[in-house]
Amino acid sequence: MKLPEELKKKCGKELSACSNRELYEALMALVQEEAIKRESNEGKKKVYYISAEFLIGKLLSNNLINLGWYDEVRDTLKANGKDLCEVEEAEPEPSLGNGGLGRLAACFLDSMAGLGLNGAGIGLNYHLGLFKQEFEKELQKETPNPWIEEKSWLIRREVSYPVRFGSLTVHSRLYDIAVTGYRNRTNWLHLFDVESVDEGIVEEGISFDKEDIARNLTLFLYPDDSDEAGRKLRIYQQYFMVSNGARLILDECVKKGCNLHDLPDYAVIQINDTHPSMVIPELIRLLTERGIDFDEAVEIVKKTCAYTNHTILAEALEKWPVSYLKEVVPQLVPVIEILDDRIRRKYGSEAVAVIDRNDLVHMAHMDIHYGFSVNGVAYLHTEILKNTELKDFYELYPEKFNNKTNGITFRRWLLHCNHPLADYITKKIGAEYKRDVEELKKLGAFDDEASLKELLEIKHQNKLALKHYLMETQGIDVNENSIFDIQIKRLHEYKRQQMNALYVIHKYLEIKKGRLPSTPITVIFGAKAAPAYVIAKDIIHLILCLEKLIGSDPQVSPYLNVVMVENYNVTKAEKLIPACDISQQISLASKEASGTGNMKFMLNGAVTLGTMDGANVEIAELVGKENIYIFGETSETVIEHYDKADYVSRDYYEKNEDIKEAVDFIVGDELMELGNEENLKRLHDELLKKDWFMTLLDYESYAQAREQAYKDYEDRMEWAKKMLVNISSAGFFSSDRTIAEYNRDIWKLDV
Ligand code: 26Q
Repeated sequence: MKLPEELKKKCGKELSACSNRELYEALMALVQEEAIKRESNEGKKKVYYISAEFLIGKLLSNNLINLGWYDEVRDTLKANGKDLCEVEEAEPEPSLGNGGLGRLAACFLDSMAGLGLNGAGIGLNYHLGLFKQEFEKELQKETPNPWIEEKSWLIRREVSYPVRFGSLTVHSRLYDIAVTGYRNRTNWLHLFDVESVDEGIVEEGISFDKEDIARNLTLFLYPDDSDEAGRKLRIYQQYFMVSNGARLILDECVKKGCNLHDLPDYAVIQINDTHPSMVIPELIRLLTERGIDFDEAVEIVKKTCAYTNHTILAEALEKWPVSYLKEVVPQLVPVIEILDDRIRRKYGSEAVAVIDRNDLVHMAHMDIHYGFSVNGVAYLHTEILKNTELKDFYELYPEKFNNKTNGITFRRWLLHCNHPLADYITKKIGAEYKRDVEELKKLGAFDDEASLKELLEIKHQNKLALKHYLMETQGIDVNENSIFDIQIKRLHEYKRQQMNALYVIHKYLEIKKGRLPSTPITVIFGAKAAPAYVIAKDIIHLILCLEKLIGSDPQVSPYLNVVMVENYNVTKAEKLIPACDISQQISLASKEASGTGNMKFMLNGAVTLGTMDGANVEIAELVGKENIYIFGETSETVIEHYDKADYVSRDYYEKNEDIKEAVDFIVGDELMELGNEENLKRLHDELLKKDWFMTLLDYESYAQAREQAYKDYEDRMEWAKKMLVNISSAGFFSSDRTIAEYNRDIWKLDV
């Protein structure tokens, strides 16, 4: 195909006369046409990755890369006075996910298609996605984030099912998004919607009538469940997703000649955390409806479903009251009751029951009993599941448990977001690493001074690019010659943005005392807090107050700056990560299942400052202790503190003058003048009286490790070597490797 001519034809005029919007739409249409041509349904068995979230990010450039069109399109546009980067700006980012779990699902779809696996994603088409974050008076404000335009990546299909909720029936509509595999086949992301959804019911901010199900079902991705109506709505969404998904799966299999008794030969369903767990009773129900007896239906489902756990935080393990299910999905309750009854008869133990004494349905328990595989998402996480959190289940079914350390797609997180580095790697070791990430190891040999200087220069250029971006988008000026020290992820106490903020306070006070850093430091945060998560919002308030305080202090701001990026999302991550020097991965050990941002930073030449948690453990092993800054207590010690309930944050506050000074600064005159007493006092209180995630326990070793990193940064050549080791060791974290493992151990599709 002659791309330039096709593009011109699509536009209907000279490219030079087109707006970026017109170019975007024309390219989108061309990509979609090509994607359809590469569609393939080869292979008897198919994997269905079912997930409430797919944080896919913008799609244009990614698709151009995967189709092998990127360079030609960029050059064609350039020859016509157009800039592909500016065309990209015309595309809205869908926010169909909260964070790591949703982004992982998107990386997995990319890898499945790239590896040529027969697979699809199944999820929901949220019209307003996760909220958009704005800052007002140093506080987070939530507004809707509409992303569906007249022309979008969604393809409307003639697939629709009636979905029953007690006396209410809604009709679904399937929309598909093409998932182009890197130089390979096209798979589909199936997103179900309700025909009757109505954006008009949104009132102030993101509030709306939570009971008007027919109109609100696919309006928002629910970021919190702080009230009963919200929690029920989540059940409506979950059931809507799985009921449509299950019917689509059965219909596809039957079409291929499956007689439903042999469903496991045709389909494997990967359940992404417990959000889609109702697919288990729903499939059983549908199979019995189609004439299969109950016992056999259970056996079929057991051989079809596999469950991935993404968290050990108790509050995130979904437990639904039977009374809610009776109201929303009465048809599932008898099925779930039988599933529970069988487990109780077989094991006679409360600990592994599906429905507990308080009439709560433990979704994870159902998944483990009635699926054939249970996996964690990093080595340490899986070990903790086996030995602590899910110990009782591991004893029953050791053969079901397996680890699949997360990964990221290098297409988006290197080739697309960091062209200078990708080109540099190609120059040094050839382009084969784009297919075979193991090749990246070869880059390690290029540790001569000239090569390292090039690497530093690339980082500098990326910092300059970020500087311009922040100026354009937020009117913020950052010093490109400062250390870029970045923490970007959802705001959660266990991720400990508050510990980072305490260090910033400490550094501010040091500078005030005349102890100046050799190189200026820019501390960058990006984080959304769940709308009902009070302390998380207090932490955002603290960070924004610090940004203001320091930014307006001429004595401090030449040496230290804080930047909180507004509305952190995939697009912003793509700009921030390539520019980063120090990657903050500072969760309380045992709490971060894996983390995937840590992998993206590593691949882009940032050095990790982190705890021995999640995949940091594996990063540390790969790069060696010279090339990472590890601090803090181990997961064993932390778990012991929880068991003994012996952690008292005040002890650490009393013992360490720096800690006391930094903590009290939160309610000191400087910040009180800028911020709200209510937010700051509550946060101060929380740290002193609870500190459930043990910030003060780790603070001292954190500050030490951070100082050491800043000191080491001064020796530019030594630092560049650390960058090099990080980049060249990152191959393991390709989601192609992760997906190959899922297929080898769980899905077993032909390749
Ligand atoms: C549950 C009930 C009610 C409302 C919301 C939720 C809910 C929503 C989203 C619970 C959890 C999530 C998201 C979890 C998540 O993103 N987990 C992350 O998954 C990543 C991919 O495996 C890991 O790398 C991260 O460590 C993990 O935190």
